Amino acid sequence: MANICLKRLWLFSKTKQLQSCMRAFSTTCQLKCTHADFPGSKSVYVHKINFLNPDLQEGIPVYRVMTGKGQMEAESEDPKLDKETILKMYKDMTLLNTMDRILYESQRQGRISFYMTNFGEEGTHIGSAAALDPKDLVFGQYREAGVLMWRGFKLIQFMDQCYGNHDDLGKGRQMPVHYGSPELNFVTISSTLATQMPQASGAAYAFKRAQNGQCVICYFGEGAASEGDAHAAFNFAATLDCPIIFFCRNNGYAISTPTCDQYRGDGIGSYFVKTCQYKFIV
Ligand SMILES: Cc1ncc(C[n+]2csc(CCOP(=O)(O)OP(=O)(O)O)c2C)c(N)n1
Ligand SMILES: [Mg+2]
Repeated sequence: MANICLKRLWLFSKTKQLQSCMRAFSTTCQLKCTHADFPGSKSVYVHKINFLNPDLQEGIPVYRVMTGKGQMEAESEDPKLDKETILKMYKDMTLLNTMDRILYESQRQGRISFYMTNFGEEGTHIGSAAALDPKDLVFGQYREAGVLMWRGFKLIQFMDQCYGNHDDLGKGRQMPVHYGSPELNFVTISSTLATQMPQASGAAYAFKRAQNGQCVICYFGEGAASEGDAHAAFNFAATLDCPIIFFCRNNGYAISTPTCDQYRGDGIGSYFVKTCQYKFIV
Protein backbone atom coordinates (compact mmCIF):
# COMPACT_ATOMS: atom_id res chain seq x y z
CA MET A 1 0.00 0.00 0.00
CA ALA A 2 2.78 2.40 1.04
CA ASN A 3 4.57 1.44 -2.13
CA ILE A 4 1.61 2.38 -4.30
CA CYS A 5 1.23 5.72 -2.46
CA LEU A 6 4.90 6.49 -2.99
CA LYS A 7 4.65 5.66 -6.66
CA ARG A 8 1.61 7.98 -7.06
CA LEU A 9 3.42 10.75 -5.24
CA TRP A 10 6.41 10.35 -7.54
CA LEU A 11 4.19 10.35 -10.64
CA PHE A 12 2.36 13.44 -9.34
CA SER A 13 5.61 15.34 -8.81
CA LYS A 14 6.85 14.33 -12.28
CA THR A 15 3.62 15.55 -13.87
CA LYS A 16 3.95 18.85 -12.01
CA GLN A 17 7.54 19.21 -13.22
CA LEU A 18 6.42 18.47 -16.78
CA GLN A 19 3.57 20.96 -16.56
CA SER A 20 5.83 23.77 -15.32
CA CYS A 21 8.34 22.87 -18.03
CA MET A 22 5.62 23.13 -20.70
CA ARG A 23 4.41 26.42 -19.26
CA ALA A 24 7.94 27.82 -19.43
CA PHE A 25 8.32 26.55 -23.00
CA SER A 26 5.04 28.04 -24.18
CA THR A 27 5.83 31.40 -22.52
CA THR A 28 9.21 31.61 -24.30
CA CYS A 29 7.53 30.53 -27.51
CA GLN A 30 4.91 33.25 -27.19
CA LEU A 31 7.63 35.79 -26.61
CA LYS A 32 10.05 34.70 -29.30
CA CYS A 33 8.23 32.73 -32.03
CA THR A 34 7.38 34.62 -35.19
CA HIS A 35 5.68 31.67 -36.85
CA ALA A 36 2.81 29.51 -35.76
CA ASP A 37 4.19 26.02 -35.58
CA PHE A 38 1.55 23.50 -34.75
CA PRO A 39 -0.11 20.73 -36.77
CA GLY A 40 -1.87 22.32 -39.73
CA SER A 41 -0.09 25.69 -39.68
CA LYS A 42 3.32 27.14 -40.30
CA SER A 43 2.10 30.68 -40.91
CA VAL A 44 3.78 33.86 -39.80
CA TYR A 45 2.11 35.82 -36.98
CA VAL A 46 0.94 39.31 -37.93
CA HIS A 47 -0.54 41.95 -35.66
CA LYS A 48 -2.61 43.84 -38.19
CA ILE A 49 -5.56 42.39 -40.03
CA ASN A 50 -4.93 42.36 -43.74
CA PHE A 51 -7.27 40.72 -46.23
CA LEU A 52 -5.48 38.88 -49.02
CA ASN A 53 -6.97 39.98 -52.31
CA PRO A 54 -6.30 37.37 -54.99
CA ASP A 55 -7.31 39.85 -57.74
CA LEU A 56 -4.24 41.96 -56.90
CA GLN A 57 -1.86 39.11 -57.62
CA GLU A 58 -0.38 38.46 -61.05
CA GLY A 59 -1.32 35.30 -62.93
CA ILE A 60 1.02 32.36 -63.11
CA PRO A 61 4.02 33.16 -65.38
CA VAL A 62 4.12 31.26 -68.67
CA TYR A 63 7.40 29.64 -69.68
CA ARG A 64 8.10 30.44 -73.33
CA VAL A 65 11.41 30.25 -75.17
CA MET A 66 10.26 30.77 -78.77
CA THR A 67 8.15 33.49 -80.33
CA GLY A 68 5.10 32.67 -82.42
CA LYS A 69 7.31 33.21 -85.46
CA GLY A 70 9.82 30.55 -84.40
CA GLN A 71 12.59 32.81 -83.08
CA MET A 72 14.38 31.83 -79.89
CA GLU A 73 13.70 34.31 -77.11
CA ALA A 74 16.21 32.84 -74.68
CA GLU A 75 19.23 31.17 -76.29
CA SER A 76 20.32 29.71 -72.97
CA GLU A 77 17.09 27.70 -72.83
CA ASP A 78 17.66 26.00 -76.21
CA PRO A 79 17.70 22.23 -75.44
CA LYS A 80 19.91 21.72 -78.54
CA LEU A 81 18.14 18.56 -79.67
CA ASP A 82 19.71 16.54 -82.44
CA LYS A 83 18.29 16.76 -85.95
CA GLU A 84 16.86 13.22 -85.88
CA THR A 85 14.82 13.94 -82.72
CA ILE A 86 13.58 17.28 -84.07
CA LEU A 87 12.52 15.64 -87.34
CA LYS A 88 10.62 12.88 -85.51
CA MET A 89 8.89 15.50 -83.37
CA TYR A 90 7.87 17.48 -86.43
CA LYS A 91 6.73 14.41 -88.39
CA ASP A 92 4.65 13.09 -85.49
CA MET A 93 2.96 16.46 -85.01
CA THR A 94 1.98 16.68 -88.68
CA LEU A 95 0.98 13.00 -88.80
CA LEU A 96 -1.28 13.47 -85.78
CA ASN A 97 -2.88 16.47 -87.46
CA THR A 98 -3.52 14.49 -90.66
CA MET A 99 -4.84 11.45 -88.78
CA ASP A 100 -7.21 13.74 -86.89
CA ARG A 101 -8.63 15.15 -90.11
CA ILE A 102 -9.29 11.67 -91.55
CA LEU A 103 -10.82 10.26 -88.38
CA TYR A 104 -12.87 13.39 -87.70
CA GLU A 105 -14.31 13.16 -91.20
CA SER A 106 -14.93 9.44 -90.71
CA GLN A 107 -17.01 10.32 -87.69
CA ARG A 108 -18.90 13.06 -89.56
CA GLN A 109 -19.62 10.55 -92.34
CA GLY A 110 -21.06 8.14 -89.76
CA ARG A 111 -18.35 5.51 -90.19
CA ILE A 112 -17.30 5.67 -86.52
CA SER A 113 -19.48 6.65 -83.60
CA PHE A 114 -17.27 9.20 -81.85
CA TYR A 115 -14.02 11.11 -82.21
CA MET A 116 -11.97 13.71 -80.31
CA THR A 117 -9.49 15.80 -82.32
CA ASN A 118 -6.15 17.05 -80.99
CA PHE A 119 -5.96 20.14 -83.23
CA GLY A 120 -3.66 22.84 -81.89
CA GLU A 121 -2.41 20.73 -79.00
CA GLU A 122 0.05 18.60 -80.98
CA GLY A 123 3.11 20.36 -79.54
CA THR A 124 2.04 19.70 -75.94
CA HIS A 125 1.73 15.97 -76.62
CA ILE A 126 4.94 15.49 -78.52
CA GLY A 127 7.04 17.86 -76.41
CA SER A 128 6.00 16.28 -73.12
CA ALA A 129 6.22 12.71 -74.44
CA ALA A 130 9.71 13.32 -75.80
CA ALA A 131 10.92 14.48 -72.40
CA LEU A 132 9.87 11.25 -70.70
CA ASP A 133 11.39 7.81 -70.48
CA PRO A 134 9.29 5.25 -72.45
CA LYS A 135 8.93 3.24 -69.21
CA ASP A 136 7.22 6.14 -67.43
CA LEU A 137 3.53 5.44 -67.06
CA VAL A 138 0.98 7.63 -68.86
CA PHE A 139 -2.55 8.32 -67.62
CA GLY A 140 -4.33 10.33 -70.30
CA GLN A 141 -7.74 12.00 -70.57
CA TYR A 142 -8.80 11.54 -74.21
CA ARG A 143 -6.94 14.22 -76.13
CA GLU A 144 -3.38 12.92 -75.89
CA ALA A 145 -3.13 10.66 -78.95
CA GLY A 146 0.22 12.30 -79.81
CA VAL A 147 1.82 10.81 -76.70
CA LEU A 148 0.88 7.35 -77.88
CA MET A 149 2.03 8.15 -81.42
CA TRP A 150 5.42 9.32 -80.11
CA ARG A 151 5.82 6.02 -78.26
CA GLY A 152 5.23 4.02 -81.43
CA PHE A 153 1.50 3.22 -81.59
CA LYS A 154 0.92 2.57 -85.28
CA LEU A 155 -1.64 4.26 -87.51
CA ILE A 156 -3.31 0.91 -88.08
CA GLN A 157 -3.66 0.47 -84.31
CA PHE A 158 -5.38 3.86 -84.01
CA MET A 159 -7.74 2.85 -86.82
CA ASP A 160 -8.42 -0.60 -85.31
CA GLN A 161 -9.35 1.02 -82.01
CA CYS A 162 -11.59 3.72 -83.49
CA TYR A 163 -13.35 1.21 -85.69
CA GLY A 164 -13.55 -1.30 -82.79
CA ASN A 165 -12.62 -4.20 -85.03
CA HIS A 166 -11.20 -7.64 -84.37
CA ASP A 167 -7.61 -6.35 -84.28
CA ASP A 168 -8.33 -3.65 -81.69
CA LEU A 169 -6.31 -4.29 -78.51
CA GLY A 170 -9.49 -3.69 -76.49
CA LYS A 171 -11.54 -6.00 -78.75
CA GLY A 172 -14.01 -3.23 -79.56
CA ARG A 173 -15.26 -2.93 -75.97
CA GLN A 174 -14.36 0.75 -75.69
CA MET A 175 -15.63 3.88 -77.40
CA PRO A 176 -13.37 5.32 -80.13
CA VAL A 177 -10.26 7.24 -78.90
CA HIS A 178 -10.21 5.31 -75.61
CA TYR A 179 -6.81 3.89 -76.46
CA GLY A 180 -4.61 1.82 -74.20
CA SER A 181 -1.38 -0.09 -74.59
CA PRO A 182 0.32 -2.10 -71.84
CA GLU A 183 3.33 -2.49 -74.12
CA LEU A 184 3.74 1.29 -74.40
CA ASN A 185 2.93 1.95 -70.72
CA PHE A 186 -0.21 3.88 -71.60
CA VAL A 187 -3.19 3.18 -69.33
CA THR A 188 -6.52 2.81 -71.14
CA ILE A 189 -8.53 6.04 -71.28
CA SER A 190 -11.69 6.31 -69.17
CA SER A 191 -14.71 8.32 -70.31
CA THR A 192 -15.51 9.53 -66.82
CA LEU A 193 -13.50 12.70 -66.42
CA ALA A 194 -10.72 12.87 -63.84
CA THR A 195 -11.01 9.25 -62.70
CA GLN A 196 -7.49 8.76 -64.08
CA MET A 197 -6.12 11.32 -61.62
CA PRO A 198 -6.30 9.50 -58.26
CA GLN A 199 -5.34 6.30 -60.09
CA ALA A 200 -2.24 8.08 -61.38
CA SER A 201 -1.32 9.27 -57.88
CA GLY A 202 -1.73 5.69 -56.63
CA ALA A 203 0.49 4.34 -59.39
CA ALA A 204 3.11 6.99 -58.60
CA TYR A 205 3.01 6.01 -54.95
CA ALA A 206 3.58 2.37 -55.96
CA PHE A 207 6.60 3.52 -58.02
CA LYS A 208 7.93 5.43 -55.05
CA ARG A 209 7.63 2.35 -52.84
CA ALA A 210 9.25 0.17 -55.50
CA GLN A 211 12.09 2.72 -55.86
CA ASN A 212 12.24 1.93 -59.56
CA GLY A 213 13.26 5.44 -60.64
CA GLN A 214 10.16 5.80 -62.86
CA CYS A 215 7.54 8.49 -62.79
CA VAL A 216 3.93 8.90 -63.82
CA ILE A 217 2.50 11.60 -66.03
CA CYS A 218 -1.17 12.41 -65.70
CA TYR A 219 -2.83 14.54 -68.40
CA PHE A 220 -6.10 16.32 -67.74
CA GLY A 221 -8.07 19.22 -69.11
CA GLU A 222 -8.76 22.35 -67.12
CA GLY A 223 -12.44 21.37 -67.27
CA ALA A 224 -11.79 17.98 -65.68
CA ALA A 225 -9.95 19.75 -62.86
CA SER A 226 -13.33 20.84 -61.45
CA GLU A 227 -14.02 17.24 -60.47
CA GLY A 228 -13.45 16.33 -56.83
CA ASP A 229 -11.21 13.51 -58.00
CA ALA A 230 -8.65 16.07 -59.17
CA HIS A 231 -8.27 17.50 -55.68
CA ALA A 232 -8.08 14.06 -54.09
CA ALA A 233 -5.31 13.21 -56.55
CA PHE A 234 -3.34 16.42 -55.92
CA ASN A 235 -3.52 16.09 -52.18
CA PHE A 236 -2.66 12.41 -52.20
CA ALA A 237 0.35 12.97 -54.48
CA ALA A 238 1.60 16.00 -52.57
CA THR A 239 1.23 14.51 -49.10
CA LEU A 240 2.88 11.24 -50.05
CA ASP A 241 5.50 13.02 -52.16
CA CYS A 242 4.83 10.90 -55.22
CA PRO A 243 6.91 10.98 -58.43
CA ILE A 244 4.18 12.39 -60.67
CA ILE A 245 3.75 15.16 -63.23
CA PHE A 246 0.24 16.58 -63.48
CA PHE A 247 0.00 17.99 -66.98
CA CYS A 248 -2.97 20.31 -67.38
CA ARG A 249 -3.98 21.03 -70.96
CA ASN A 250 -5.57 24.41 -70.55
CA ASN A 251 -7.31 25.04 -73.86
CA GLY A 252 -9.77 27.51 -72.40
CA TYR A 253 -12.89 25.37 -72.77
CA ALA A 254 -14.54 22.32 -71.24
CA ILE A 255 -16.17 21.39 -74.57
CA SER A 256 -18.39 24.51 -74.80
CA THR A 257 -17.97 25.95 -71.28
CA PRO A 258 -15.34 28.71 -71.23
CA THR A 259 -12.87 28.88 -68.34
CA CYS A 260 -14.36 32.19 -67.16
CA ASP A 261 -17.63 30.35 -66.42
CA GLN A 262 -15.72 27.74 -64.47
CA TYR A 263 -13.03 29.60 -62.53
CA ARG A 264 -12.92 32.93 -60.78
CA GLY A 265 -9.12 32.88 -60.88
CA ASP A 266 -6.45 32.20 -63.46
CA GLY A 267 -7.66 28.67 -64.22
CA ILE A 268 -6.33 25.63 -62.42
CA GLY A 269 -2.91 27.25 -61.87
CA SER A 270 -4.41 29.76 -59.48
CA TYR A 271 -5.21 27.01 -56.98
CA PHE A 272 -1.53 26.38 -56.65
CA VAL A 273 -0.18 29.91 -56.83
CA LYS A 274 -2.72 31.82 -54.81
CA THR A 275 -3.09 29.35 -52.00
CA CYS A 276 0.02 27.19 -52.38
CA GLN A 277 -2.53 24.62 -51.33
CA TYR A 278 -0.83 21.48 -52.49
CA LYS A 279 2.81 22.55 -52.11
CA PHE A 280 3.62 21.45 -55.63
CA ILE A 281 6.36 22.71 -57.86
CA VAL A 282 4.35 24.51 -60.57
C1 LIG B 1 -17.51 12.86 -64.82
C2 LIG B 1 -17.84 13.43 -66.17
N1 LIG B 1 -18.63 14.52 -66.27
C3 LIG B 1 -18.94 15.05 -67.49
C4 LIG B 1 -18.46 14.46 -68.63
C5 LIG B 1 -18.84 15.04 -69.99
N2 LIG B 1 -17.67 15.69 -70.59
C6 LIG B 1 -16.90 15.08 -71.51
S1 LIG B 1 -15.63 16.02 -71.99
C7 LIG B 1 -16.08 17.29 -71.01
C8 LIG B 1 -15.30 18.57 -70.95
C9 LIG B 1 -13.88 18.37 -70.47
O1 LIG B 1 -13.14 19.54 -70.65
P1 LIG B 1 -11.58 19.60 -70.43
O2 LIG B 1 -11.21 18.75 -69.26
O3 LIG B 1 -11.17 21.02 -70.40
O4 LIG B 1 -10.97 18.84 -71.70
P2 LIG B 1 -10.90 19.33 -73.21
O5 LIG B 1 -12.08 18.71 -73.92
O6 LIG B 1 -10.92 20.80 -73.24
O7 LIG B 1 -9.63 18.77 -73.75
C10 LIG B 1 -17.24 16.98 -70.30
C11 LIG B 1 -17.90 17.87 -69.35
C12 LIG B 1 -17.67 13.28 -68.49
N3 LIG B 1 -17.17 12.65 -69.54
N4 LIG B 1 -17.36 12.79 -67.27
MG1 LIG C 1 -10.34 22.18 -71.86
